[in-house]
Amino acid sequence: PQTIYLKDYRVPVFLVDHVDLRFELFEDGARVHSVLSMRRNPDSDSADKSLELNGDALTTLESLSLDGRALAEDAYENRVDRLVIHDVPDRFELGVVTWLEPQNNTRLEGLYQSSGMFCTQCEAEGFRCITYFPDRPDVMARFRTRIEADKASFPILLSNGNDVDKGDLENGRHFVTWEDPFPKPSYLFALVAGDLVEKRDSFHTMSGRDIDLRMYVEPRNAEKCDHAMDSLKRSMRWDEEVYGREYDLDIFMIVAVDDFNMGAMENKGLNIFNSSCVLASQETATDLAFQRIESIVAHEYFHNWSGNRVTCRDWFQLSLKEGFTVFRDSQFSADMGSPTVKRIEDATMLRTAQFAEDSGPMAHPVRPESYMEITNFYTLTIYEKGCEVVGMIHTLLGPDMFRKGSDLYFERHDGQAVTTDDFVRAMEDASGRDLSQFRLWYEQAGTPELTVQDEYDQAAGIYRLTIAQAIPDTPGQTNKKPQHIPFAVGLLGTGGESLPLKLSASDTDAPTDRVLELTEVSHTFEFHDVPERPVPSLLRNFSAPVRVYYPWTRDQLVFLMSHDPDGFNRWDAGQRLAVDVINALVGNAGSEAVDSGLTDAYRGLLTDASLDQALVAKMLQLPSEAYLIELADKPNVPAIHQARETVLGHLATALRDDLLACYQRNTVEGRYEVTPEAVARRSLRNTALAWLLHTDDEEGRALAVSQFESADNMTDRMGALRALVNSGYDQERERTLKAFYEQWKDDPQVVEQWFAVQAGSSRTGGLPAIRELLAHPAFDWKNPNKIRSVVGVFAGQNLPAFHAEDGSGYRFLEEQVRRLDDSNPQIAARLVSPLTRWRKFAPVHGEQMKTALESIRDKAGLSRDVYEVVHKSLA
Ligand code: BAL
Ligand code: ZN
Repeated sequence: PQTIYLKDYRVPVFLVDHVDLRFELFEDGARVHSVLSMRRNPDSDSADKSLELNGDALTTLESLSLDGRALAEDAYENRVDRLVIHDVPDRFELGVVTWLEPQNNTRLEGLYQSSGMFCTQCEAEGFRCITYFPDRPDVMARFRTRIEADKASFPILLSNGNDVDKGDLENGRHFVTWEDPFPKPSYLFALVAGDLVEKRDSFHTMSGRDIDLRMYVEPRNAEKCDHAMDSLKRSMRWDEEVYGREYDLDIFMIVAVDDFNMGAMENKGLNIFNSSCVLASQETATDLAFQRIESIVAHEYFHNWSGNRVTCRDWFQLSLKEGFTVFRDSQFSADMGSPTVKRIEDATMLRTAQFAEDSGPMAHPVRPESYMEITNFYTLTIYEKGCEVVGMIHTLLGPDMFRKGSDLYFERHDGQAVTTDDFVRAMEDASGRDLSQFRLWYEQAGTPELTVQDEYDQAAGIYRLTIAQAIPDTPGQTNKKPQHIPFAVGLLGTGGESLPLKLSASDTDAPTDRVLELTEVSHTFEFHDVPERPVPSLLRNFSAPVRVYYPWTRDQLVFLMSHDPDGFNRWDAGQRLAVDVINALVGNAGSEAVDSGLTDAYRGLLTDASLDQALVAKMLQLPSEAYLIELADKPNVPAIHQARETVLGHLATALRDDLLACYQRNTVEGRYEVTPEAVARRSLRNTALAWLLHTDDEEGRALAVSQFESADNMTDRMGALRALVNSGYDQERERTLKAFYEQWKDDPQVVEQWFAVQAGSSRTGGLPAIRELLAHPAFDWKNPNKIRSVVGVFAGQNLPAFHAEDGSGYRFLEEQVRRLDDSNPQIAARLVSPLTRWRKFAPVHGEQMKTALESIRDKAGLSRDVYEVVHKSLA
């Protein structure tokens, strides 16, 4: 496959002003008539007279005409993925007719069928699977779309914009015509046709317009729309209040689809969602799912400005819309719930998974320089690190200047396809700050490592912090330049008080919280009038996506856990302490007692009801195995698993009575609500239950069974089920799993959770059990959610089984990737990911992982998606 480089970017030679589409949808296929009004781009210096359009093997070209006249066969070349039309005039209308078979489209790109309904996914390059088109985001056109289908089977026909015409046709068919007044790139095109129920609401905008809000779902999901609709209205209000952005069309539509590669898609005016990311009821969705849905609904809605009104010039700029929009949805979620908890969740994901990506063979900058298959670049680096980069600009500029910058960005670039550099420039122009060095965050891959040293000069009352930064080499990049890093700090005195941070002796009125700006390889900061050696609180609120090394003692960590006014760092101190205690036991199980400092600290968390319970609920989560593995060099996975289990077992035994008390205290009657307080209560209760069952506590068992049977919501039912599945109570496990399935077997979203709880369990998720799940009648190889909930969860969460000594876990993944490569390459390429880190693991494991990758590499007809990941990993 060909590699595409940013440096080769050229403006399009031809532009499309208008696209007229007519879809004829039938049982055995779809015919697409397209008329493109095109003209030569005045900004292009190309003298080439031929027009090149993108296409795909999924389309069959039926006919081609130019200005109404059929094109002779020698007037063009059809190279399947490209159509070259020779000698076109400067302005013309091109007619293209294609035939598709959506019912056989298992790639789920372009037009396909899911549970009988027709739907589309065009980002990044799916529109070319529908018709031949200059399928690149800097070609923006106005679309008019007429959809024709059987009226009884497909009463609902949707596309972007406003419905401008509809009527009946012969043979029981009907049509609806949609017109989108906003020019858009083809990746934002969408079509849906199905037998769906409609839920309606409305939103009154800040300028006084009433927007018609509509959700379309299959009839069985009619009762699962309220949460998404409420989330949408909150998002619309929030974007007006915080960013001054108002919705622009008269209608906003959301559709839920069961078979979907991504979480959701921000098509203009017609967002399409993976069912699991939009449908919720208290009986079927956990608190986590409620929160995820709120943030994804917001994310897709926010794209209307950050992505649709202002879009990307090319796919190297993907983070322009994704990083910024993730930042916006993170701010929104923080405002809707607990900002500290949201920060902890974001940092956990970043440190566990993005840091791993950034130190592996697929590491790439936030603005990549090359790719083979763009769908492989919808990564944690583009999304989450991209969000952090925008967040650092927010920190450096402050909220007011940042808002000025975003206003300028939207105003300056409305209706344009632009670059990350344009975004940074708007921030610079609005604030007067120079962000030239900061731009390196977009250009250099790899996670900066900050090594912090300190010294205290008692006589002078001066405390010095020296911070050195280094950025590891990544594929294709060495000798990196130092980056501009906002590093938030505080200093605590021995009584736990926050010390003023005086950067000079004459600094009066010094704050107790500062953002230090690191720009050099090494920086020393002097703090004056420091009366005693302080305990440093570093990288407060995770002010930059970096690793920090500082030799805190365990006593200092315990101290920070209870005294740091920065909630994030309180949590982080607990994590560091737990990591230290677990790591001391790795390969050493049973020979060393678990530090009583950790037990005491956790007891304090469990018993002190005056603490922020949402934060406590997070602090009681031990670092995950995935995070411990990420931190380790040549990790021994079974030993890490064992050490973590030992610590958990120790804590559960030592704190049994406190856990029971915590469980009881957090068992309260009342209506189910997804407030931070209620979520924290359920989280604490279910953590206590899980810990109790970890030691096969009889009382815990009885509580879990009773909670499973009486729960009125999925969080508590799943909490009890998970605790039982991971316990030694075989009978209860079997009984509850069976009962759960019987109750929910008709609800695919719940069945996905049932698969996942088993596939992720180190107690039940051995390979024979995983194979049984794959053979289960509810498993479906065509449904990405099912594949993720079994294969993805096994390889990503059931780490002792995936890293089994005999290499069987790796061979299993290899087998599934090879199988999926033919039907859904996008999903196959995502699933390969755990194998790509083979160099990180000890020789035997690493070699076995490499062998699995080589076997995938050697598969005949390997997709471009999987080819890129495998070849880069083996390089
Ligand atoms: N644009 C793809 C899905 C999302 O990030 O919203
Ligand atoms: Zn997005």
